[in-house]
Order: sequence, then C-alpha cells, then structure tokens
Amino acid sequence: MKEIVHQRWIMHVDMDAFYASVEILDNPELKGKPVIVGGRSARGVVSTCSYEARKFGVHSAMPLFEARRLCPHAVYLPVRMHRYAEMSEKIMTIFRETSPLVEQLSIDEAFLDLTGMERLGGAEAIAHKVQERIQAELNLSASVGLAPNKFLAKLASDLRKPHGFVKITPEEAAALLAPMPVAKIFGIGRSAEEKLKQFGIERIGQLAAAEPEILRKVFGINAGQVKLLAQGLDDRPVVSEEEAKSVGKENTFDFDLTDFASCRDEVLDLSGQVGWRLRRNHLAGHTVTLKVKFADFHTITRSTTSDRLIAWDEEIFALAEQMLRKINVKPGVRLLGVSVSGLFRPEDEPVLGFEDNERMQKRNQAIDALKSRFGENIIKRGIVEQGKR
Ligand code: TTP
Ligand code: MG
Repeated sequence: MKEIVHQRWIMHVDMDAFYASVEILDNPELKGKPVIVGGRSARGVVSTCSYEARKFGVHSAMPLFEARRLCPHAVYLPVRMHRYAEMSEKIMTIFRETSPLVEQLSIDEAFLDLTGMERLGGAEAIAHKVQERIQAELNLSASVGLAPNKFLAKLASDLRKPHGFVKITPEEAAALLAPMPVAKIFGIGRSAEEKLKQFGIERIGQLAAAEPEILRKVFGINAGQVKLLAQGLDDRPVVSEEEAKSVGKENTFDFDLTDFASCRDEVLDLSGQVGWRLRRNHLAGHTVTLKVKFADFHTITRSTTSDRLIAWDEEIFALAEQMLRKINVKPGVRLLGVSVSGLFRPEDEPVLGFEDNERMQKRNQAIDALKSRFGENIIKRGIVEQGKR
C-alpha cells in the first residue's frame, strides 16, 4: 500500500492521578488534600493517590498500612470502579471525536494518531484542544505527549506530570533520549538493564551507539528493534480496536431510497469511508459485506470474499456494487452499510536487514500481536485465505 508521506504525529494522553481525581471531582471539598484510593477490593494496596499524597512518598501498589504510616492525615477512599469507567468512557469519546484512530491502552490513557490533520489546525493545536476539552468539559486534568511516534509520545506525556504538555520533534528526539536511563525504553526490564550495565551501557545514548554484537547478546531477535527505539525511531501504527475486527460504516437515511442509482451513490460514499479507515489502520481485508435495511426494518446482509487483500475504495465499491445489483431496492431502503472483515495487516513494513529465519520469527511475532488484538479467528481466516492463492 502506498500512501502520501506525512510527518507522523502521535499523541499520548494519560490522566493525572486518575481515580483520585475522579473522587475529588465528585467531592470538591477534597481538592488540595492528600487523597488515597485503595481498599479491600484491591487487596489492601494503594490504587493511586493525589499529587498532594505523593509528596509523602505514597504511590500505587504500596500496601495501605504503609501509606497510613507515611500519611496518616490523608483521606482514604475505596475503589469505585464503575464510576472511573464511566468517566473513562467520556474521555475516550473526546478522543474519538478528535481522530478516527484512537488506541486505548488502559482506563486512563490512549494514543491518538493526528497525522495529516493540518487542515484541522495541525497536530499541536489539536493536542492542546484535547487537553483543554478534558479540563473544561469533564473538569479533569490530563498530561499530553506529542511526538513522531508512540514510544516518544508516551515518554513525553510522562515528562511534566501533572497537566504537562510536551512536544518532541523528530530533530529533538536523539538529544533528549541520550542522557535518559535505558529502562525508559519499554521492554527493558531489570535483567536487561543489569546485562547492559556489564557492558558499561546505562544511558539510551550509549545504547543507540552500541555494537550490534552487544545488542544481540542482550536482546537476541529484538536487538534491531531496541536499537531503533534508542534512536527514537518506532513505526508501530496506532490501531483502534473497535474498528479492527471489521471496519464498517453505515448510514440511515431521512427518506427511504427506492432507486438503484441513489443506493449506488450511497454505497460509493460508504466504501470511501471504509477504505480510508482501513488504510489509516494499516489494515486490509478479504471480505466485503453489504447490509441493507428495508423500510419495514427487514435487514439482509450479503458478503463477498476475495483472494486479494482489499483496502482501496474502488475495490470495496466494486464488490459492494455487485452485491447491490442483485437486491431489489424498490420497496424502499432506510439504511445501507458497507464493511470489510477478514482483516490482515499487509507486510508492507521495510525489512530491517534480518536473516531469513529471523524474518520468519518477526512475522510470527507480528501475527501473534495481531491475534491478541483482533481475536484468533481473524488470523486463521487470513492464513487460510492466503494459502488458497
Ligand atoms: P496511572 O496512569 O499509572 O496512574 P494515575 O493516573 O493515578 O497517576 P499519574 O498521574 O501518574 O498517571 O494509572 C491509572 C489508574 O489505574 C490509577 O488512577 C489507578 C489505577 N491503578 C491501579 O489500580 N493500580 C496500580 O498499580 C496503578 C499503577 C494504577
Ligand atoms: Mg494516569
């Protein structure tokens, strides 16, 4: 798949002291006080605490008895999960209104792909707007990172908490990373950190310049990936989960459509919307489905599966139109929908000079990652379809 090359801009948003902030929202008298959320349901540990409580050394996962020792005068509250989930949903709605490409990572954080949104004011202005909307509409504080990729964006959002806004440009990345400890790179845990130390490598800058043999000894198959991250490079796409199982769009009309031509125009429009979402998600699919709901609410769906991976508007439309031709629209159509399923990620990423068996391993890792995201069946279907070729 060829795309116009834009500078990528990925935004990472992470809410500040999330559970505690929601408690303060619901009881404004707590504002400015040390608030510690945790309790029986969380097996006697701190879930999180307000920044006032953090000054006393209290932090997530700390046993509550220890928190009580460090900060006896704090307000202790039990976890009210349903309430946090409710606010989380409102936050995610703001994200989804901002970009078609939102990847939720946890209850209080997400990636948004803001690439190519110059006509909407540019990534930086949009990112500020998201932070402002969360504050103004929900009365909650978020920290924001804006960067050319996921790795840097997540790193950035954590640099000036709470209520931080940190932008990292491609030019700034290497110098910013260089003095940071290697553990800032996700996937570098205690043991890798120790091994690197034996080679005298403690900072990301040293890691970026390290001999390939050393990296191979410590990271094996992932050496290439780690080196790229150390250089501030990361091409993982933002993948929105709800759109990933099948990417679809539907439209309900104000007046029932009764002729082929107007249905066809509608299907053309829907095909374009679906194609765009597919490509933004770096996905392609084998099956195109057309959904038709008639004036009496009777609904039918028709599907066509192709050997080819489909992601272009024209291909989606061609199959959907074929199916539409066989349907009598005279009784009146109140809704049309087009979707693509049997999703697969085309191997269009540049190969980073790995040997053959390592490439195979990489590919399998990619498939596993896909499976964990989209469910096993989709991958099975993808592989079977490929085998047919
Ligand atoms: P975090 O984003 O890690 O923490 P936070 O939002 O409370 O604070 P920060 O400003 O540093 O981002 O986690 C989000 C929520 O997840 C947090 O509010 C409570 C919950 N949580 C736990 O229940 N247990 C834990 O160990 C952690 C880390 C988080
Ligand atoms: Mg948070």
